[in-house]
Amino acid sequence: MSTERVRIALQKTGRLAEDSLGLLKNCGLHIDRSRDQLFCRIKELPIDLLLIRDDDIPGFICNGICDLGIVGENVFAEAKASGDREFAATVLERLGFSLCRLALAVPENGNINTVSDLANATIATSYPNLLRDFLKAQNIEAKTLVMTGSVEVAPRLKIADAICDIVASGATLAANNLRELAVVLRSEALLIRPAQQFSGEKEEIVRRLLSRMRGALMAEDSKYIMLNAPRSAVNEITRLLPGCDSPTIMDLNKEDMVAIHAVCKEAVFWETMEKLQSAGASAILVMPIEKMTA
Ligand code: PRT
Ligand code: ZN
Repeated sequence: MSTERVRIALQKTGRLAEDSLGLLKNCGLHIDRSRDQLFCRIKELPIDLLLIRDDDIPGFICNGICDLGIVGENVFAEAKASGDREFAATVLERLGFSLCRLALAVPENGNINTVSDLANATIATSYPNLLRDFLKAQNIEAKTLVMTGSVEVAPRLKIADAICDIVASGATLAANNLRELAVVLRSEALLIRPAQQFSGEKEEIVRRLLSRMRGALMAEDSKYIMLNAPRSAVNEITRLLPGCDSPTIMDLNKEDMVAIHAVCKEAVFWETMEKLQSAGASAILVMPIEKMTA
């Protein structure tokens, strides 16, 4: 009978929250929580969830309050770059969602055109440690204005010449007449853990969860494809199937026709379907995969 429980820190509300909970649900965990609940006990596995602000997640891993956390790489890397000697969290898995980048941006019609033009400029950011490391690597001396929010308005208010902030679609930069100058860090959601080992029992729970997570992430990206084709087109069609190395080929009750079934580990776009048709495929079916193992 297991006594140890693994505690996972997740963002309570915000851009990471839905996908983080969605991933755990796809791992077979039933999460029922009321809106204000900060703690959630999972029945299926010895796991508890702690729902907090994303900025607190790296610290909760380092000080041992939580065993795993899902956090943006931007937040993780900023905490790591703080140089805090207590920082002892590592990346267990890259999760591939919440894609964004930490970027330098400047006014559209200003006189800063290259990164070296930032010398002596004032740069507003919520990421002073990552910005400092980036500027140091580029050999540039600049001033940093730390802001916790609304960084994009700083140039318009004339309190900064540039910003270093998170960009996803670029719409916020465009709405504020800002232009992206350079990428400081590309970011995605990360599963993080303490650097030190857990007890054997806890490591086993983490191993089981990680294996389910990998399967769930793989299933999300994968599709099951079925089609019919002339036998002579099998090689060409196999080459066109994205992320698939060994399809199943079956005889059809029709001369020289076969059925091809395959798991494609990448998205199947309309363009691919059209190319398959041109290569002779017919009755193409593309289906989602609910669960799979590596
Ligand atoms: O309340 P809490 O502190 O937990 O949340 P938060 O407000 O600090 O963070 P939240 O929920 O906004 O974002 C959580 C994480 O999602 C971030 O740390 C990133 O890893 C990731 N992420 C993905 C983003 C974005 N996309 C994003 N677009 N984080 C922020 N933005 C903001 C950005 O700050 C800017 O204001 O959206 C704006 C830019 O978006 P575009 O699409 O206009 O370019
Ligand atoms: Zn935050």
